[in-house]
Parts: sequence; structure tokens; C-alpha cells
Amino acid sequence: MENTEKRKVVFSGIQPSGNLTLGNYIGALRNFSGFPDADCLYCMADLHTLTVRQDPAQLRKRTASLAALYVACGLDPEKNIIYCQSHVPAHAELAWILNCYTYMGEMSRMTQFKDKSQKHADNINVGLFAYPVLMASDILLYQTDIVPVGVDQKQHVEICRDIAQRFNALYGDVFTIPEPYIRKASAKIMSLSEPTKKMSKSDPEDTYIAILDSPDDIRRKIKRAVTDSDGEIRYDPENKPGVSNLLVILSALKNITPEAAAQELQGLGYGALKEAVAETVIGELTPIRQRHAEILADRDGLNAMLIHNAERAQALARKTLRKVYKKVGLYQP
Ligand code: ATP
Ligand code: LTN
Repeated sequence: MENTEKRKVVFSGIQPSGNLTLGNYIGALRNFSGFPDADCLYCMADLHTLTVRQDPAQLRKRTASLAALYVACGLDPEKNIIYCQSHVPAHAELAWILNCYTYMGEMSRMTQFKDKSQKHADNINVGLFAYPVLMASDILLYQTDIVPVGVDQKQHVEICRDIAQRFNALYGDVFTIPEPYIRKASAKIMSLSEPTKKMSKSDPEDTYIAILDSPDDIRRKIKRAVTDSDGEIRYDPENKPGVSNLLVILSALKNITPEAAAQELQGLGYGALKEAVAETVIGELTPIRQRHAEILADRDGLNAMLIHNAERAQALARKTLRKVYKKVGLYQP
């Protein structure tokens, strides 16, 4: 029988706002290559980074580096559309429209907005407030079915669904309603120094492992990771957040459960746990770091890929944007 089902669309983005961490890798990046039968788009969310002050030269550098990292992590840029958000004007254009279908109340309840306005109290700008609307636009422009993210972004995907449903209720079926895709076990990797807080690329260097860290840095950082004093290797996130975080990292990379990882190390000390984690992380990240350097060294090739993929994304995005303009009553000669 002929398969008439439409191919699924997968969309996700990462902000080029710092050194990507092991959290970004396990929670998001690593899962991006898990959709061989879908049409996948992955963007560098550079417009989103402007919600917090960026150094312009750094931002440019990080954007190119993230593009290379997507490819180094195994995403083929012919099969997947890897592109830069700001190269496709439709993102900002749809965001304006959707701003007019989003309420102040719902934006002010967003956890990330509350966190970031505390962290950047001197710069609580309108963009930071409207961040989820731009993210909704990213997703909805491509009629996305699936959005692979870490658990901290679940609320943003939910608000995206709300906005889309509200819009569809007014104008008919304009947008596909997306589903978040969150791998439970590894959805949130914690900081090495404060294991009750999310590992985050905008925190100090020693609290995270960067995907591009050298093996020596990885060993040093893991050696210093906060654990506890009872000495038992057991998965118990509530009472043993540090040890549990190390077990989550180890198990995620070995594709086993944290309990099974703990079982394998029964009777050993924290030194052995840390060594196992460090060596597993190094084994996973070393080939990525090497590929990344090769890809970045061919800057012309990288740029050509980005220009080509922005064109592919634009063609898709324009279709949805045109439909939206028409529905809301913008005059189209
Ligand atoms: P920032 O600290 O600059 O706000 P971030 O490190 O949280 O950034 P994002 O660009 O916001 O990174 O996130 C990119 C993707 O990585 C998202 O899907 C997010 O859910 C995921 N992610 C980020 N940090 C973690 C983490 N510690 N554990 C699991 N997933 C994570
Ligand atoms: N806000 C996301 C990054 C992001 C994103 C997206 C994720 C921007 N646009 C669209 C999924 C879909 C974050 O991880 N902080």
C-alpha cells in the first residue's frame, strides 16, 4: 500500500550565547539526529541571544562555531536544514504578528523570563519579555510537528501551542500544533558546582563541561564536581544531587538507566565514579571536537552551506507567512 502520510517536520534551535555545554549536548543536540524519516530544521537562534547583551564579535564567532557543531554532531547539512535564524526574515515578521495574539499575563508567568529578569535586572527589555513569541514563530513557520528540547524549554513549547490554537480558532487551520519531544532521563543536566541548578552555558566556566573542552579540562572539572560525604554510589536525585547528576551523565552517554550505571559501580568510591564519567565524556566528545575544528577551518564551505540552507528555510517560511498575512487581513496586491 502506498504511504500517503505526510513526512513529519522537526524543528529546534540553540542560542549561540556561550560555549555549548554537556547539558546542551545531552538534553538537546544529541537527540537532533534521531529523526531519519522527518524533515528537520535546526537553527542558530541568534536573534534570541540579543535579549541579553552580547559582544558583537563574540556573537558572530559563536554563531559560526555552533553551525560547525551541529554538523560535527552528525547532522548532515544536506539532509537537515541548518541555518541562522536572522538569515530568514520571516521569523521576525511572524513574531510581530504573533505578539498581537499573545497576552502580557501569559508572558509574565514564564519561568525563564522571571529567572533572566532577576539575573539581568539592569536590562529587562521588551525582547526578553517577548522571547517565547519569537520562539513560537520559529516553530510555527515550518508547520512543525516535533520540537526536541531539554525540559527547561517545555513551558515555551506549551505557550507556542496555546498561541497556535488561539490563532487557528480565529482563522482556521493555519498552524500545525507542535509536540515537545523530551528524553526523560537526560532532560536536565545539573551544574557541577551546584547540582540543584541547571548546567548553563551562561554561568562561570567551572560549573559546566563545554562540548569543546580538552580532555584535561574535562578530567579536572569532573574531579572537582560537588558530591556528598556518605560515600555510596546510588541514584537518588533528592538526597544525593551531585552523585545522581554524575550518574545521569554517565548513563545518558552509555544509553542505560542511572540505576544500572550505579549498579555497575557498586562498592567503588566516588573517585572511580568520577573517572568513569570523565573517560566516557572524553570518549564521546573527542571526535566531535576534532570534526568541529575541521569544519570551522573550511570557512568558505561553511558559509556556502549557511547561505544555501537559509534559502531553503526561507522558501518554506514564506509560505506560512503569506498565509498568515492573508488571514489577518494585510493587503496583498
Ligand atoms: P543560557 O544559559 O544561555 O540561557 P542554555 O545553556 O540554557 O542557555 P539554550 O540555548 O537556552 O542553552 O538551550 C539549548 C537547548 O539545550 C535547549 O533545548 C535546552 O532545553 C537544552 N539544555 C540547556 N541546558 C540544559 C541542561 N542543563 N540539561 C539538559 N538540556 C539542556
Ligand atoms: N529558546 C530555546 C532556543 C530556541 C528554540 C527555538 C528551541 C529558539 N528557538 C525553537 C526549540 C524551538 C532555548 O533553548 N533556550
